[in-house]
Amino acid sequence: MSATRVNVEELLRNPEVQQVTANINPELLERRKYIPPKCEVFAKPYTVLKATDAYPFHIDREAERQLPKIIRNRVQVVEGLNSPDEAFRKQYSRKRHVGIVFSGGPAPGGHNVIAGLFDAARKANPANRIFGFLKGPDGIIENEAVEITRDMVDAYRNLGGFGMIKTGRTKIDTKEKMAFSKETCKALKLDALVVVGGDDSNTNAAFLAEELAEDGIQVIGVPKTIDGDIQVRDADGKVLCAMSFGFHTAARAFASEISNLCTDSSSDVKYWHICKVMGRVASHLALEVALQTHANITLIGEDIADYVGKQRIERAKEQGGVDYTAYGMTLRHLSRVICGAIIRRAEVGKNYGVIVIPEGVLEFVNEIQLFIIKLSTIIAEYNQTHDTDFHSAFSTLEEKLEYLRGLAKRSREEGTFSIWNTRDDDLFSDIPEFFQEGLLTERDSHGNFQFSQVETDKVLMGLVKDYLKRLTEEGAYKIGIERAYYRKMLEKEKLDPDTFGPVLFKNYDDKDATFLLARPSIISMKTLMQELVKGGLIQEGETVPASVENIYKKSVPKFKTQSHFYGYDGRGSDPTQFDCTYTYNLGLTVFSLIANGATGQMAAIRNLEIGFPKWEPLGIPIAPLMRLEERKGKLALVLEKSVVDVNSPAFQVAKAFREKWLAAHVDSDNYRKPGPIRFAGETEEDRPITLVLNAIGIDI
Ligand code: FBP
Repeated sequence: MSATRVNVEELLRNPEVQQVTANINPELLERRKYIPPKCEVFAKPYTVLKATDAYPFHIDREAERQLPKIIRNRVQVVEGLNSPDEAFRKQYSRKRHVGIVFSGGPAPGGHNVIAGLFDAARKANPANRIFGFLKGPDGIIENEAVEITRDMVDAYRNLGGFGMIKTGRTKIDTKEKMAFSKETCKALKLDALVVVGGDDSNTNAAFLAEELAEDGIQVIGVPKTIDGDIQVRDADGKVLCAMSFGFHTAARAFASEISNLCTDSSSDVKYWHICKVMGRVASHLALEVALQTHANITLIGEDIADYVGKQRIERAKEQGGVDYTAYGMTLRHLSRVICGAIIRRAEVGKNYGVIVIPEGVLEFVNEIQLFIIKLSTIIAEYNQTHDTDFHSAFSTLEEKLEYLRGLAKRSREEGTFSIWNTRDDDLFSDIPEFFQEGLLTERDSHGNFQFSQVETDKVLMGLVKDYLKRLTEEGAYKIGIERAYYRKMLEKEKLDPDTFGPVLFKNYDDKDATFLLARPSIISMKTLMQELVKGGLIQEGETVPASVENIYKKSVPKFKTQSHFYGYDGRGSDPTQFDCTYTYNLGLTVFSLIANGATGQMAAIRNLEIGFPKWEPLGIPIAPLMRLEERKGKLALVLEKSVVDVNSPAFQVAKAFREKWLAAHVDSDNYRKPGPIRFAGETEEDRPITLVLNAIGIDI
């Protein structure tokens, strides 16, 4: 067959070719032109802030000391205003310069915060100017900014990523950086600075607000992070911010992919898919993925930490002592729990499935938590007392280990208290090299342990594989054989299933058992033969009947895994309708806070968990949310992270369904297919399932 030569130049001029290869596609156009609905208060020409005492906070002494100017801030509710007096109108609409920065990892919806702020600012005064700092806080420190134009905003409406101005993880944590930032704000004649970020970035926002107050520059934070760990309640437990933005999109994106794996896995029936999902500490994303997909096993770090070994406690009590190790799970225990679930599915013929592992799960495992704290302190101390930093001074793993060994030796010889002793060193040398390396990786600029750099799943699954191997050798891990299939196969070879059954299977006489389990003693062809000889079914030296051999082979488990990491992909997704609307309204809220003179506040929307019509924009004071936490080996004031509440309805529901979703029974699996994120159409859910469940029974 002769192919006609393609004229590429002509082909590229073809309008259809141009259309299908353009960067712009119909979905993009649809997203750009979509206008998210606004909360009712924003329908009015002006907004005003009503400070309220309805939401009390427990104030940390240290926060009071370090943030005196903003610590007494109260929650401010945004209200609509039709016809204010002239003084208010003038103040609200005066010309302003506002700077905005993205800080930390990207989260879907960030561009709509800018769009909301831009639209509100221009509506109040068309001369208002918005500046975007480039590549995160570095842009503030180095005065790298662009003026945001309508064209820029329109090009990024409802789109994911932080591409318009990019992001970075620098922390403004020294006097010099603070001074440079101040200089930049003054140079741009900023009236206000908006920090869109996670817990650390909002912490930064609070310190900036305190510092810039004397110059009359307002600072407003925005709760961003796919991890979902910025959730705010007051001292009485009333929810002020149910979820940071970006969480819903990332969770939906992960869930869509993971549910596809559930489909593939239950079709191909040969793999366990190990899905690590982002969430540096809290397991909110994993919990939402569980609720969205009904994957067979989902680990929740907070649940693991909450584990109490009742038997150990009782045993210790009988001996008149207390077993402190009974609280929380060890890595080994956790791997045993996973093995137990895998074995139970195998027994009903399901040697496949999907496991969801939060990337931060190890932080909730006793011994690992200790290692992280100790090593972070050692690295921080080294950096404080030497000219070179720890990672430059010891570039290879061996050098780092040698340094640790030195610390252990010193503590042994000098007999003084040391953070790293011989026992630590021994325990540490027991863990695989790649994990040692992971635990010793560089901390981020906020001093956080970088879980995304550690192969959490590999650590855990390494232990699972080792233990399953042992259980296979002990004959405890078997694939169940369907009784009807067994009978059919033997009868085909004219053998009596009832004669061979009791010799081959441990549960043959249990007539209710649909799946038959090979006797633990049968772990090889040799042992199979021995059992058949012992049972008088074949003579020594005789071959095993083909159907029996076939059945035996089918009962031998092969634990085959495929590993996946869901993080950056979901983080880069285009936002769901929920996140589009949420972030656009956050942008509008930011402007209301600025126009009404607020500072040290975080823009938020109350009642997210109830549904759009009830959303209520407000400003939450950041300083009263700060607590002392260990960072870089020292106690530092930071915004408290919100982890999964094991008593919350969302977790309790997932826990109640754990057995159902494991589906270690003869019936089919219980997977749920959330499908991909749909922007158009009516079928897309309006909020995360976690929020729906947690809202049940809430009195608003
Ligand atoms: P933020 O808290 O800054 O939003 O980032 C969260 C996150 O996406 C985590 O889930 C993940 O562990 C981490 O960022 C990855 O960081 P990096 O982008 O530096 O690899």
